[in-house]
Amino acid sequence: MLNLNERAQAQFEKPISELSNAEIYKVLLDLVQEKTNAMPANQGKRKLYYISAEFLIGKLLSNNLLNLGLYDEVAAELKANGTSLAEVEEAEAEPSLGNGGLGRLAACFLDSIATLGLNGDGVGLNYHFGLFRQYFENNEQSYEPDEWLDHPTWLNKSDISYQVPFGKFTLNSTLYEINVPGYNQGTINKLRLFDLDSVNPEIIEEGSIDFDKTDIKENLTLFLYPDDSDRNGNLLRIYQQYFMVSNAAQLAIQEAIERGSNIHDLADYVVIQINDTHPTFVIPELIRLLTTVHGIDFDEAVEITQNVVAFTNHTILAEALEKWPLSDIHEVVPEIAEIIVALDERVDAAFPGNAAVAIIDKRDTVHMASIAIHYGFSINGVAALHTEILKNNELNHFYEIYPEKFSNKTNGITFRRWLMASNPELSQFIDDRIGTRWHEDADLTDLLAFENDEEALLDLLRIKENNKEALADHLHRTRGIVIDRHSIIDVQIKRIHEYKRQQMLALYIIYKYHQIKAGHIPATPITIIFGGKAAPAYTIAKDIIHLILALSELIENDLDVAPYLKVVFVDNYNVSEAEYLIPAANISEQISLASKEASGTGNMKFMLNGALTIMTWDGANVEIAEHVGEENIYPFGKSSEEIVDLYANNAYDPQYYYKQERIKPLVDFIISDELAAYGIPERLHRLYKDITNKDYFMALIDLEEFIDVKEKVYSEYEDRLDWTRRSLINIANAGFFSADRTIEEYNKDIWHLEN
Ligand code: B1H
Repeated sequence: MLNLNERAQAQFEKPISELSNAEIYKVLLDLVQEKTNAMPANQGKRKLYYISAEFLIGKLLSNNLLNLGLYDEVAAELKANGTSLAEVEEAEAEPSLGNGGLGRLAACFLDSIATLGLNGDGVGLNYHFGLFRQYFENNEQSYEPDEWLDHPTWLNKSDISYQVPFGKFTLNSTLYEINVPGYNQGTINKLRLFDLDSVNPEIIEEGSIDFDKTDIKENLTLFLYPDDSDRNGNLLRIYQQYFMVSNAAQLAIQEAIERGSNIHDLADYVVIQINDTHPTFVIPELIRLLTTVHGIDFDEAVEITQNVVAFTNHTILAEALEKWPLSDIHEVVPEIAEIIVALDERVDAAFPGNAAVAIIDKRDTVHMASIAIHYGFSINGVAALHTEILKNNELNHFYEIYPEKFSNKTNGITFRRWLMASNPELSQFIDDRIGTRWHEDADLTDLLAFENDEEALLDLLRIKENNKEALADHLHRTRGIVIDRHSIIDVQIKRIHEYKRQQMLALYIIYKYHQIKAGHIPATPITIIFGGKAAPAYTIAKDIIHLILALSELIENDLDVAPYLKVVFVDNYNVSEAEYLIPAANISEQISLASKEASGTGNMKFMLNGALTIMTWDGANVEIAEHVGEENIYPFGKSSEEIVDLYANNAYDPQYYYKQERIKPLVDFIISDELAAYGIPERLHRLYKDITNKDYFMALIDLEEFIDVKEKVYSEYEDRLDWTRRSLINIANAGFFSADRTIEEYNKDIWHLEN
């Protein structure tokens, strides 16, 4: 017995039944913190430091209770007192420490690393406002700081602090820690977030996300990905990155010494995985610390570092492959700039004339990925197709010289959060049918025995209906949005980006709107739901949001169409919203331009929760199709080879597609008078011009096929039992996409930690 009532009495002098959600949350938070603070740390000799600019950890209460084995007991005690975990969790604020798939991947990995009993911590920054909070006004995206730290959090303040020597001043850090208990695992790992005591949240301009970018002591950890469209923004990002990695490197070295390292053997004690290029400065920083603080000579310091650092690439988009002017790095930390110059000279000597693998280019710009590949021992892509593109195209020059460094690690998701905690009914359904072994090994294939079991299928159908009802209630309660709980729930949730092609789904909505107007009424009403944020400086992405919001309003106000088609844009999409949307979805939209989405992880979450996927041949979609079989998924569109060729030959012409009879009216509708009634002409015209003249991510090239496949999907939904049968097959084949499998691969091939 946990005796929650006794705890409630002690803390608030009232029983649970008289406490607010926020008070009950505090009781449970303290209970979990007591338990996890008392658990021993993992004692493994070799330790992983997973450094990442983002950790999109989501709310932690349910997940921690689940991993600690307390979930059922707490749920029962709350129920006996007239409430539930879902209600109590409404009082928990979601930490704003990430922005998208890269950050959520890091969070899933922490859960799996702890669950597998591996000694590994996350290291990042404690952003006070994290990523902005999104809201909509006049059908446009607006911004608010996310004040997540104003609520009770899972952070424990440690007494660990380091000095970070910037060129012009030195700052002292403060380390905050969040306990990471694994599932049924007796030891504890941590997420370690560095901060600065001098940071001043008051410098934010009232109600906006603007602030003075020059006062580093006051602004360093205010925001994740601060606007870098000007030089001060660039410098601030370099300050952040260096602060993060200098702390991480000092921590890793100190802890290695405590575990017995003599520094020469550092690589026996430490492995550092850098999540994308943001933490790449850890390489020159390790070299700096080893040479200046630990008396190691430069050559050996380089060699030690090279045996410690491994790099994950998450994108081939040119604008996301980080490059910094050498002069900017020099301004922030001259010593690091000098080490980078020395590293570049070594590369030059080893590969004379090979400009493609240089660290510093002719314009004195530093290519961060080049540092990571030359001076790390491993580089991996995040899905099979992505890794092939890295090897054969984007990073081919590196692959030619270091083939042994390259490997693939297809992404995964933690089933604890994305099935057991967020879809308890489905989880129970699986337990009842195939037992609980899948909790340990993620193998769900025994479910295939129920493919033709009508009772099981009806049960599965009922669970989906319940989740749709829960979503409808949630949208109504939180936003006043009313959706038809019996409609088809068709979902595209992810960052807003042209390559992800939300604009292609918007063009389909225009098609469907006109079809319904013309009297082709869908057999079942359709609800299309979007969620996602656009980077504040990304104009076209904000125009796409605007188009969708304007369409949504137009349709809402059209009484001929509104009963059959609804478009919802969920504001401030985050992990907590995903936990409602994914279990409720019938259709998962994975429609990026082939070759551009490195992996995707939402695609895996939808599959695991029984949605059917509409997909292009991109990222991990390719592997999902392999696992589930092409009869149980809806592929369409050009292959990545075709797209890579089109780019190479500069051979895509949007005008050709625009002129097609079925396409032109859809694109023209963007600038129609009808839509203008709900829209801002400047935004809609800019988007129209972009799609008709540039369409860099080729929304039009796959549009006709997309329309056909969408019509097919909606009509096949009408056979509910067969649809549910294919939904079951999707769930049954999702095991490969468990993050536990991904982490086992990282450990076997890269980290070599004991467990
Ligand atoms: C991914 C990013 C990213 N790849 C730079 N790259 C950023 C890069 O603001 N920045 O500086 C922000 C984000 N994020 C995503 O990583 C991929 O697009 C997904 O396909 C992939 O599933 C995910 C995890 O590997």
